[in-house]
Amino acid sequence: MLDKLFAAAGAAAWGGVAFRRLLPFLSTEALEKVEALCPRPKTVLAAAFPYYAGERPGNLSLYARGEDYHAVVVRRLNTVCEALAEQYPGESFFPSADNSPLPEREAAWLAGIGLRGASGLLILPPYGTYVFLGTILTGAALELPERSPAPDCPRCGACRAACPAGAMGEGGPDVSRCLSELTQKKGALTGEEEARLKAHPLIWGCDFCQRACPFNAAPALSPLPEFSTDLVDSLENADLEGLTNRTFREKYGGRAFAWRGPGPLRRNLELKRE
Ligand code: B12
Ligand code: SF4
Ligand code: SF4
Repeated sequence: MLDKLFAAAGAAAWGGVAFRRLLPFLSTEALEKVEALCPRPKTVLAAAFPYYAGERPGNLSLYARGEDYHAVVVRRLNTVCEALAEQYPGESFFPSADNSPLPEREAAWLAGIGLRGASGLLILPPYGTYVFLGTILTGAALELPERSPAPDCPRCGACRAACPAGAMGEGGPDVSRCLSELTQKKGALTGEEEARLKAHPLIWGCDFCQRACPFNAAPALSPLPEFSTDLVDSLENADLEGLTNRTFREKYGGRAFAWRGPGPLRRNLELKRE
């Protein structure tokens, strides 16, 4: 049944893991958040949603060009939750994507969905790393397919070599150096941070480590319309001119690059002009 439900929701792969197996990856704070949502968590289902839409020039990272994945993934997982709630009366099912206390990459990896990339990202051939992850948390002890985690990626080192910030360490990027983080940072930047952003071709996100990965050499295209149509590939100063916070939200609120408001985008564009 779950195979059909996840396929109908547009997931390219899904799996499940007993909640206790995620405990080693949860901080006390994250565990408290999980238990506030679901007092006796038993199972976490994880799913992957492809987003690669082909090679198109632009100054926004590939992940941020379609509809905001937070909304898309939760909307799609909700269809699975509704069917499960009918099947398991009295149980609750909580979908989430990204802004979740659950370690999504670990959940997806333990559930057997894909390889653990040295880039810090989960790899799902033929989509490569270009998949968003989402989870469903529940107190129901669901029967899960028996799958072992896939092996680690071959550790070819291409992602590390391609990182212009020298941010890639043994366990994924050092967040304090990562350009994806820097493009999203609010407020004043140091001179060194400004120089790093000036040299970065994108005004939101960063794709260098992903583009270098051999699993992303010819990624399959996303079959999901939210990530393959109505794309915003680039933003220019003129697109943001005169927008207040409110009108910016009206125009771009449904996009993943909008969550910090227009400030960081204007600043990043300004740095390119200097
Ligand atoms: C905070 C965050 C960021 C931060 C920090 C990223 C990081 N690597 O920790 C910043 C802003 C830099 C960021 C950048 C990006 N992110 Co991000 N991010 C998150 C978020 C919200 C939480 C991650 C986190 O803080 N985890 C907890 C900390 C404590 O983990 P950690 O200890 O630092 O790291 C451990 C693990 O990473 C583990 N590990 C190392 N490598 C790997 C690989 C795998 C597969 C596994 C299982 C574990 C693992 O070892 C580390 C030490 O124990 C997750 C969503 C979520 N709720 O999980 C998305 C998430 C990881 N991000 C995602 C994406 C798409 C991106 C970007 C590609 C966006 C972009 N193009 O700019 C980049 C990629 C940068 C990179 N190479 O990792 C996707 C990844 C999808 C995938 N295929 O794996 C996620 C899962 C969101 C989603 N719902 O789809 N992100
Ligand atoms: S997202 Fe960019 S800066 Fe961050 S680790 Fe990957 S290549 Fe380096
Ligand atoms: S570039 Fe190489 S080392 Fe990095 S994630 Fe891809 S396969 Fe692994």
